[in-house]
Amino acid sequence: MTVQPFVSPDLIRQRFSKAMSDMYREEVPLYGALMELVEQTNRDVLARDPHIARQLADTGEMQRLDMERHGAIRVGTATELATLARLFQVMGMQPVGYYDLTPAGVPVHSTAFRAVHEAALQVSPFRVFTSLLRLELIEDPELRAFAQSVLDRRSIFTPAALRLIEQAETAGGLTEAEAEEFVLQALETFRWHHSATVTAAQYQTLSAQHRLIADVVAFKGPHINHLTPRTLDIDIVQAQMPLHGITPKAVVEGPPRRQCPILLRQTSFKALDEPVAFTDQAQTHGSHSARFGEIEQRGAALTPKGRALYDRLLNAARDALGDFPNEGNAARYNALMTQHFGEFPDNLDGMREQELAYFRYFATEQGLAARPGEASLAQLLRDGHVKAEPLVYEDFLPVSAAGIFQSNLGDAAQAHYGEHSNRQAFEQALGRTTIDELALYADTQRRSLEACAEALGLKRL
Ligand code: OOG
Ligand code: NI
Repeated sequence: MTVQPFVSPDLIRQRFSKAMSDMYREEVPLYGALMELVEQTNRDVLARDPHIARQLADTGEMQRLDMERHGAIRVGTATELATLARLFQVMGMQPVGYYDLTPAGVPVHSTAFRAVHEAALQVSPFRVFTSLLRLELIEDPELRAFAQSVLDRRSIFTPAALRLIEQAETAGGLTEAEAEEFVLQALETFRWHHSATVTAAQYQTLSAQHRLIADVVAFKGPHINHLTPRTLDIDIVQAQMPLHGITPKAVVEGPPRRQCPILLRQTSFKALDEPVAFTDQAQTHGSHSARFGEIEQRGAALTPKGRALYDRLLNAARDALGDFPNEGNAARYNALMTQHFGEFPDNLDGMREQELAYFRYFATEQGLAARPGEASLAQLLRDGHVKAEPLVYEDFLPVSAAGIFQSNLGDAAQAHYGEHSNRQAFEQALGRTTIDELALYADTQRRSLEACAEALGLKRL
């Protein structure tokens, strides 16, 4: 008997990401339109700007650009979250970061499941922003108990998916045939269901408490609520969306437009109204808006110092605005953001010298030929023996995420919660700790310096 080799988790993730995109394109036609707009914009940017094209080719991001996307889901119980963590683990995805959305009036806390090593990210950078509903924030004890009982009755994984997760855990991986089946079975958890698990009246009660609570509790599973392609120029896409029959939210979340993009810029369009059949209705009489579209542009990952500067400037601009960004104040918000971010160096040398961003270092052809001998990194960079490119930000931003949630739940969905961040409770539900994203960037930067030193025959850099 021949032993079947295991399929690498990275390849399973790559296939799953593709399968998810195909499913979503079929279910939400606007997603297809958005994908085309993003692909066209990316082609135009690359043709217009050979510098960006070269930079993406050097970092390997060019290869992953077309398959790059993130999705988002919301779950209701600790068991669901912990099982998801195991499902994602089969695809080499780990929980990175902790995001508390309660200050923004959204009763969830979240993490992002993603690959953590630069080599794995290169095969597939697929990420899933995953939120856990905080039922304890429902004040009415009767409603809370009802929501809990509905959630306790559902099973969001197929029996085959559960079996394959266990198989991967005990055997240490999945064979080709198992991996193929796993992708199909895992997809079922993220599918949209037209039939709800509650009556129309129960849905109304949950929704009146918070739209998001109804979205999590009233359905059979954590339908994927958006899938986001990566664009090289989000302002072009934002401006073009209305021409394609898509209405974007009022402002782009994240940093303002810059020469050297940092972190993450995002925009989205409103959730679609979808027909729903409640349990007391034979046919689809109700409706629910859950699924929306989003676009992102990714830039440099920031160091703790860079991130502190980003947070300070963002807060200052928002304080000066004195309100949530909306249709009416969008122009002023953009102007304030540009004004405040004038303080953030907008060139790679400045960002590197002030240690605001993480970089990946490469030995250049010239360096490899010259074999420069022991020298400082700064000297090697000055002499052109080593080149630095910023590390792309692989994560999310809590203020931006809150803006995306809100624009899609409707602004009426803002609530005030006295209780805040509870990372410990989240990790207890998850069954493990979340990974510190900053440590991951620091590791990647360090590995690139080690590889660079070795290539140049230096002891260390
Ligand atoms: C997630 C919203 C946050 C992002 O990209 O920051 C988000 C959700 O609505 O479930 O998708
Ligand atoms: Ni998103």
